[in-house]
Amino acid sequence: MTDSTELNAKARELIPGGVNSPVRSCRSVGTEPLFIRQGYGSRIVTVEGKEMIDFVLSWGPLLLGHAHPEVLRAAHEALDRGSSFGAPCTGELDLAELIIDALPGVEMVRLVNSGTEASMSAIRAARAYTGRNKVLKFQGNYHGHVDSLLAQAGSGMATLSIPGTPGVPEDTVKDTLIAPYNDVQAVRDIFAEHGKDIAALILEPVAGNMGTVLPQAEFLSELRRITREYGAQLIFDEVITGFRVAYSGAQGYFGVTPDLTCLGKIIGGGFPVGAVGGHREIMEIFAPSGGVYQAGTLAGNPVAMASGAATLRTLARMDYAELERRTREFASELQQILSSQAGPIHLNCIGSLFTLFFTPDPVTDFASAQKTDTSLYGSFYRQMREYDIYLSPANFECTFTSFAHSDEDLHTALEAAKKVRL
Ligand code: KE4
Repeated sequence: MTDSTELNAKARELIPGGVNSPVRSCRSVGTEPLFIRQGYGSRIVTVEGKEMIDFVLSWGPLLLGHAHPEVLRAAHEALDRGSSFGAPCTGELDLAELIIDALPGVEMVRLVNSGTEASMSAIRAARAYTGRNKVLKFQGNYHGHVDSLLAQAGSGMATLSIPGTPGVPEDTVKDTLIAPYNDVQAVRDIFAEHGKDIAALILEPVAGNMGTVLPQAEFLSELRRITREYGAQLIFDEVITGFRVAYSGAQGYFGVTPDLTCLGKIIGGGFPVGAVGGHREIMEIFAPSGGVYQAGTLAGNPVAMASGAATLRTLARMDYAELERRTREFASELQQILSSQAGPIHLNCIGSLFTLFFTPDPVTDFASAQKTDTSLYGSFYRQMREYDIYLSPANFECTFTSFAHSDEDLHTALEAAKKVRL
């Protein structure tokens, strides 16, 4: 079998929906996934041998592009010494030190295997540290498939939650409170009512899971002030934004320091790595220094640590401002090209990530993001894929650039967009 169509058929026999993560299924853009054989720089190659310019980059981890030589070298050197020991290795110290040195809100860090584990552990630590149970999150924010965070606003009482998926008992989300993103007054009202019971407020400081949605002025600083006033822990889920919007993350970019930070994606350089970090007093709460149990067989895996450390060391030398300038210019030109066909399109862009919403109105929260015409996005996605441009197969995700994308790559993508008919 050398054809994605045949492989998809086989995959559906072996794996639910044929994929190991739902968004890869391309169902929301009306097509089937391509099987990928190889990646290098800004490019991926399908099993059919079709080379494409990649703007998904494994959903964010590959800010240096695919198969970066320094990352590959570090991973190969580590692998040659063995794949896993289940015992401390120096690579864990290397990666921990790089994260702590980069992020203002991180004095200590626990390395885990995914962003989901990071946010799950952060919530547990905040609850233990405060002795409280309630957690406030925002509509449209995704923090991994943590039961208590797979919640959606209940009808009517928008504050109270109902399970966001089958399999999560109502009891599991009874302590999960929900507010609209960017709605500071809603947060103030929730804290006025529940403040003494709220252990933590968790958010994506730049939302990436309803498409890219930016924090409005004072939103983050107000959340910092309110959580401090009520003694709740402020958790920044920087799984996407960490080392992406800036080397110092969104907390450095916006100058707001959280109590806890969740990380993933980039810090593994393409290997499964997550992390929860924060001020020393709360981090010491994790076993075995404290009583909060948290564990993982492959946490701190030496090959993943080597890949992550090589990635961060290389990123520390890169010009983020220049990449943001190039990305903003590219995304704006894309917006103009498509608007000439589909009418006004709204663009949200920061750092090296952006989302085009097929709606003329500003997108500042989940409700406004829902106004995007996802069928138009699907048509855009399918046509661009025909022109060998590989975009996020879902409108409620981010499109990513990398330090591996050349001006020629971006020009090629713009020329392809000119051929799209919406
Ligand atoms: P993982 O468990 O997938 O490593 O991380 C979960 C997670 C946590 N927090 C944020 C802000 C995230 O964006 C994610 C995962 N992002 C998704 C899509 N945006 C990854 C792609 C997928 O689910 O396949």
